[in-house]
Amino acid sequence: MQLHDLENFQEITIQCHDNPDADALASGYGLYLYFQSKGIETKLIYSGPNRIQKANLKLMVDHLQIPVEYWPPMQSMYHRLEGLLITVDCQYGAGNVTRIEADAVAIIDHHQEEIKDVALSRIQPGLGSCATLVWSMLEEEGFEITNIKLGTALYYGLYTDTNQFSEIYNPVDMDMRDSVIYNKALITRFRNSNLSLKELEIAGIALIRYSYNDDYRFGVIHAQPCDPNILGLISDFLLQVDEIDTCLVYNQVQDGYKFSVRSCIKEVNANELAAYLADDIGSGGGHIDKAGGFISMKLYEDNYPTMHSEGYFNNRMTSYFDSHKIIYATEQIMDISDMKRFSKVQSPEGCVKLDSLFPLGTSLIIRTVKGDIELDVEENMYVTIGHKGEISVLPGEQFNRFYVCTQEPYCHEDCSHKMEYVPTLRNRTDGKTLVIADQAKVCLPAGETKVYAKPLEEEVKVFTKWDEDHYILGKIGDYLIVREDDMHDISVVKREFFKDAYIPCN
Ligand SMILES: [Mn+2]
Repeated sequence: MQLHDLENFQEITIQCHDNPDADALASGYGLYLYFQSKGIETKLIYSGPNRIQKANLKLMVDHLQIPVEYWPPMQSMYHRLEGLLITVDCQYGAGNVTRIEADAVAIIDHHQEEIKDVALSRIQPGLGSCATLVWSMLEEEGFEITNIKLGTALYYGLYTDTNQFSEIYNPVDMDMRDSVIYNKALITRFRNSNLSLKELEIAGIALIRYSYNDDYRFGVIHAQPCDPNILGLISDFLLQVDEIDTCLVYNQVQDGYKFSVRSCIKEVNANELAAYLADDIGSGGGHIDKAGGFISMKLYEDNYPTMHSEGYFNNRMTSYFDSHKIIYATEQIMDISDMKRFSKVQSPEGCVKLDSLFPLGTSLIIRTVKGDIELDVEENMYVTIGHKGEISVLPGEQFNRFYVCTQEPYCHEDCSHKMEYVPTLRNRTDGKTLVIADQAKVCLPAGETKVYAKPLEEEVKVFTKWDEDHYILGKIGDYLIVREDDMHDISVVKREFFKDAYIPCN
């Protein structure tokens, strides 16, 4: 669904969830300004038992002139709206939004899909905020955001929904963060009125009620209902404790559980842990050290009807540690008795030699669908583009061992249409962005590579000999591979890439 699909209605009412947060208000505001610019009679409302009370939200509504109206539940219950009702940052019929009858209904949301019978729906659960979804829908319509009040609202919506950007992972979120115009002074002001004295107390109480697992050195805290940003605050604090290597802080919100995770050890990437915690019943992600997520109450109750949240989170944390075997390739003596021999298919890939495009030391961000890779350009550093558009960064030594770079330009049409997000290269110094494939040359495999490989029966984390600080995660069904000519060159290839890239030797 796109916004122009909704322009035939003469009246449109946009409804935020009850107890609206900054993201709901910002998203509603964006839609409001859009439909108003089309000459449609537009209203922005919220309902539920409570009016907006939080200081930062009151400031936001006042300073950004968000024309939001409060409808007490009685008014919502006995009213039937003419035209279209759009629920924003929530789904019509779900528990966190007061139901209002209307001629037609639409949904624009970034939570896990819960309501499936509304045809006019745009639900993108991978996005960090609904503000990002609205921003990209406005972009689709060519609606340029010149109104700095709207820009500030959208920016702040994303900021608060991703724990001050620390738990952001979708590249589209990052694109909005980096490009939208906003008023810095106002953001600072909102940020500094984020907590109430009551919430300060909640944070204090949460800290003395931790649980600790001394086998795996993690802490878990179940905080009382409070602003989700406090979870980030508590977890940042908790991680500073000497005995704690990873931690999880969560609380219940209207429609589920919000959580933050932190890690300070190389064996656990917070973003992966967050995704693991929310697997199948929500979504999670972020950075290597800080991440977060959301679990839908409905899906939680369907899957774990009798389980307390403490039990769920503690079990899930433990099973995360139990279920991963760690391989340090430089130390590992690999047992190849149950592995088969394969040779790597000799087909061309794309490559970019970074130091031929940028001066040494240039700080870059490679933005991919799997998140940002930040690096400083080093001598002979390469980025390669695989057959399915997968991006790897290789030091020269490793690259030269596997590939020969030709001068032929790389043609990326074949793979880019299959990509959800076309990877870009952003120079942090001048802010300029390039599409990686446009800069790439064709590279060919250097000689024949033979490997031993086997499908994984348990998850592994491999610290390769090329990068001892970051692991590659192998899931069940992916392939563990060892180079025949170097038994310490151990790696993992995703199941979907393996079949095309390797053929069995006789
Ligand atoms: Mn939201």
